[in-house]
Amino acid sequence: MEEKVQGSYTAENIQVLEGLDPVRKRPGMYIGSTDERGLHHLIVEVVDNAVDEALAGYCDKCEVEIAKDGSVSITDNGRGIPVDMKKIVKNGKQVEVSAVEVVMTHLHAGGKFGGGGYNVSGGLHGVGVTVVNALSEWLDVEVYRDGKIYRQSFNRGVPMRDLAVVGKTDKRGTRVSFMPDSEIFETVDFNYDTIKTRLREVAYLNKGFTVVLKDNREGQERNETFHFENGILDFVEYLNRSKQTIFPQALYIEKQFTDNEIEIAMQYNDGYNENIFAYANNINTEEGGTHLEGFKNAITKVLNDYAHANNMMKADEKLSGEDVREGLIAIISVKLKNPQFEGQTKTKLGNSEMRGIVAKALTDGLGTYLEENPAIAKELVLKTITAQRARDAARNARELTRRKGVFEGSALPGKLADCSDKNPENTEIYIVEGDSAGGTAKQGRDRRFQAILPLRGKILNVQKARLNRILENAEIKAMITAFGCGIGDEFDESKLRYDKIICMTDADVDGSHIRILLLTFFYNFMRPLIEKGHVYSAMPPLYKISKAKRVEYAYSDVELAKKLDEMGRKGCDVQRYKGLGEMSKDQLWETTMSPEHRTLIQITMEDAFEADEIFSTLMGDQPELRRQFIEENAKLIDTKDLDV
Ligand code: 0RA
Repeated sequence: MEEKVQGSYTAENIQVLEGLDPVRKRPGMYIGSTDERGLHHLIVEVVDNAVDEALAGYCDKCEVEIAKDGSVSITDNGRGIPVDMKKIVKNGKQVEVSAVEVVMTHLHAGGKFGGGGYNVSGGLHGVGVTVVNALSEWLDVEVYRDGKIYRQSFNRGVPMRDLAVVGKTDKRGTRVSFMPDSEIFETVDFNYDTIKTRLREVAYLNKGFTVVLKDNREGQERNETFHFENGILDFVEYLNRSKQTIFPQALYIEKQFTDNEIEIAMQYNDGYNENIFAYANNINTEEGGTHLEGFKNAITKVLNDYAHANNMMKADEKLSGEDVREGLIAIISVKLKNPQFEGQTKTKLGNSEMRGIVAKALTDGLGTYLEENPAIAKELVLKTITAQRARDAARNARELTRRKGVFEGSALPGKLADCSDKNPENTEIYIVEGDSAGGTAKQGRDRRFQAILPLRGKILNVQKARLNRILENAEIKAMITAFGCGIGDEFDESKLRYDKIICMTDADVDGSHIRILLLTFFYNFMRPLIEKGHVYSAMPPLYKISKAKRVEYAYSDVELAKKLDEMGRKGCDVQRYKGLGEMSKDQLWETTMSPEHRTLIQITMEDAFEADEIFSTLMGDQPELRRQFIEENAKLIDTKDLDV
């Protein structure tokens, strides 16, 4: 890549604001949480610094390595953290310390010195690598700069000694290695797939940037490289890989302005779902915002204008936003200087100028495309007109069902064992597989706040059935009435009767299968439930280990081995649970339902999208892909769903 002259940065630019104590006292404020999500956020914070270097034009590669001992190293070929000396006040005395030390030990010193470029680091939670240092049992930083290797080590944020030159190098960049602090985090076990998903996303969002992921842990050795020459265009094609698409190639629009950069990639498929992912400075703006609004407004207008101009629709007819987005997969990625993040989870872009800029970029780009490709344009408009008719029909069907009173609040399903507390903020509902497990759950639960809804066997695969049949299905009807919040256009979160919807299925193949059927249903009919984080999966144990009076549970084979070692294998009795129905009510409570002991996994949009995708691929008409998918997902699929 092109070498640029070093910027005019010196340590003076760094603004020293405060120490690290607050971070260790209230980690949640800085990284969101101290669970698995927070843990993985540590890696993101460091990688974001490398991405900043890339956006500034100084870096094209970043390598993430999980070491044998479970620590993580992140190496980039950016400018390297500055090493010059800086006067600061430490313990009341004025002293000189290196800029590296200041960056590592002072919040908001991460080099956001104004002037030029966009920053992604410190984006979501606003803090960066300092926080990683504060929350690590140990952290080592190496800087490769001016022909030298510099090194400094920290324990729980405290420097062990000053920055020192430890060798020569012709490399450039930074290497940060750290061991997350087990005093802070609920778990310090990094998950390869979680990291991989995020790093792949980073590579898609920054075309040409290379990200390497290596796992060196014993028995888990793996190694992958992500690099996408076409960035989000490749991303859209990846998301559509299993679908029948409408454009021969995804449409890519790029616009550079002085202070902003807009990229859009979009592609229609013959499905019914809309999937638009919007990013601002590489942050997934799950709550949307002005960039997404600009995109949606513009696409509706462009297609309506085209349909009218070409006499495909009467002057008084109009396509709705939903109609024009049916089957659309799009990525919007904007980069801007001073992003304002709003909303409950600070993932809604607030900068109002973005609305117009994105709309303009799309209107020009898509407008030109339609003019140049009249055959595709006609096909697309016909598709949206069909979508509009289908939506009308579906609305009528729903209206009919509602008039018949199927979903009236008064008629709660007979199988539901409701809880006594009627305040939805306090309550949760367990969706349980089968009457037997349902019975145990009903006995074991805390009836004040836990409701139980047993489902008989497998629920209907909603990807395969027409709306009428879906609404007639007893299991689905029971869920709709129990939740109380309606479906589709009429979904109303304020009517939701429970705060948590917990899928409690067996820890086996059938259980996984039922869970993805449930997710597919929620994703298609009650998507805000997932977006707002109401859906969870409960994790029942796989094994019970008893030795004399001691009883332990293991949730995986790895954990079983660990527990057996811990307890001494001799004299241990191991029972494998075949299903929840085999547990006593007390065991079920202790392991899976009691808020004190259970592990709940919050279902994300990505989880649900994946579940949905499994079925849509199976339903599609690309035999080769289908074969591949069945192989990859053999554990999750019941051939009964295929109807082939
Ligand atoms: C402060 C200032 C500059 C870069 C960085 C920090 C920096 C931090 C990290 C953390 C991981 N990799 C990193 N790379 C760079 C700007 C440097 C300059 O202006 O010369």
